[in-house]
Amino acid sequence: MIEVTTFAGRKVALFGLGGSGLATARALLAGGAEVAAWDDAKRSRERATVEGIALTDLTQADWSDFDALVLAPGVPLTHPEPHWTVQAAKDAGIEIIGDLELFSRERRTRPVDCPLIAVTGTNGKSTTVTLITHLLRHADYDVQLGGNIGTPVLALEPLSPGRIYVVECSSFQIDLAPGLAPDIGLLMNLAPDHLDRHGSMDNYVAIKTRLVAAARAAVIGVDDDLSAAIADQLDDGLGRVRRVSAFYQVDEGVFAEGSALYEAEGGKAHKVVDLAGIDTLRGAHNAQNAAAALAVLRKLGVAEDKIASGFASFPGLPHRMEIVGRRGKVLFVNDSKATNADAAQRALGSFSRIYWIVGGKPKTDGIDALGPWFSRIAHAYLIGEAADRFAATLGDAVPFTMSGTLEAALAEAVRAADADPDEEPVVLLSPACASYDQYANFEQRGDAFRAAVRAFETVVA
Ligand code: UMA
Repeated sequence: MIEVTTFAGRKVALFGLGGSGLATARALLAGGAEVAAWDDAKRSRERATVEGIALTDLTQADWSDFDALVLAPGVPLTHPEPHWTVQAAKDAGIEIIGDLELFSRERRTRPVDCPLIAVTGTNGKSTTVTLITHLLRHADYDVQLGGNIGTPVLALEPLSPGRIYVVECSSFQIDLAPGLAPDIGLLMNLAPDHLDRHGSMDNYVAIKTRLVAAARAAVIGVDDDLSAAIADQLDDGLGRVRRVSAFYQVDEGVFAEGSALYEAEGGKAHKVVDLAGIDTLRGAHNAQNAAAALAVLRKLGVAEDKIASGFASFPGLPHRMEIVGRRGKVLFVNDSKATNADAAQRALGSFSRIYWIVGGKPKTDGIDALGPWFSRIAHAYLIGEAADRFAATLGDAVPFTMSGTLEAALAEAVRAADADPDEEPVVLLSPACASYDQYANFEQRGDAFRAAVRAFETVVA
């Protein structure tokens, strides 16, 4: 745990007692703050009590007693409308911050050198922070990984000299961290997301921009126009901005050409690594993730050969294009995390002969946008509530079977893929749907797929 000493002896209102709220409560208490903790949900309040966090009913509190409101990232700050605690804090004239801000302030108060690599963007954040962490550990660095990826930042190991913090930052967290100033800020890409919480695309972009604008060194993916414009805007010509592209050559930074990654300096490029044959880094989106990770590690001064050997041993992330087995030439891929069409498109774009298990609880935009990838699908197996609707979308373009359940779909897909003369047919679970109609969450759905695949005597990948 990272003790928060910057509120020692002061009184703080803490709202939202999920994973990050509980970690924040412990960190504030350990650092000597007085914490008034509350949550709208009875269940969360009960859990906090079980965990030894004393409650204060903030609906009845005198807010002039508090020095700050520390808000969990999932609680609306501005849109669709400010949460009632936000209004109370504003009326009392106290600051509203989150756990990332407390972490940033704590770093500033300690005379130890703990580099912070903060990563944001719409897609690919989790893979990239995991990859950066893997590469750094492979190069024998002491690394902590946390933030939006799951482990609350204040639950990480204490600040100590040389320890590097790799932190995935959501727009919600950046919005609550006005003092965030990472040593290296990485902005992966930008596409519309969470607009219900930020009111407009302009607001969302402005929040994400803050992370790189305040960074000592900024690494920016330039494959979308918005991010490319931010790179241009921040580039002072003095080397603070490094650009990353999966498609185009850049003058200062890292770019991919096919499966090879090149580092460019002053317009001159040299090859650092070839990702061909690394199953966990297939596809153009992974080329962007890998290029971004390479740019960050080079900025930290890690040797090229160390980075190259680290890529080869990257185990990937569970449920994200996770290779869960092989049987003869058939590859089995668990992409259960793909809960919408945009995410499923990444997997469909990464393989050429696909037996596609798809469906679940559909999102409003369905799979209409996936038309350009239909030619890669040998057969689709439809499951869950979405089956009828997706059948209508596939129409005559893709042969399909109404399988109903994941297990039935897998059995049918295995039979067909086994008989396919292709070099590497892929049985892919990439549902493009939420899981809630048949599973508690996407992790449970992916675990069920993995277990069912193993029952087919596949070789564990
Ligand atoms: N709550 C209220 N009133 C509200 C809203 C929430 O009382 O109006 C309470 C809930 O009852 C619950 C608590 O707030 O007790 C939940 O807080 P939270 O939603 O901030 O969730 P945490 O468990 O603290 O998890 C948060 C991040 N969640 C969100 O940003 C929504 C986690 O990211 C993150 O992993 C974790 O901190 C550790 O840093 C999750 C996420 O969905 C994975 N992120 C979004 C995304 O990736 O798209 C941004």
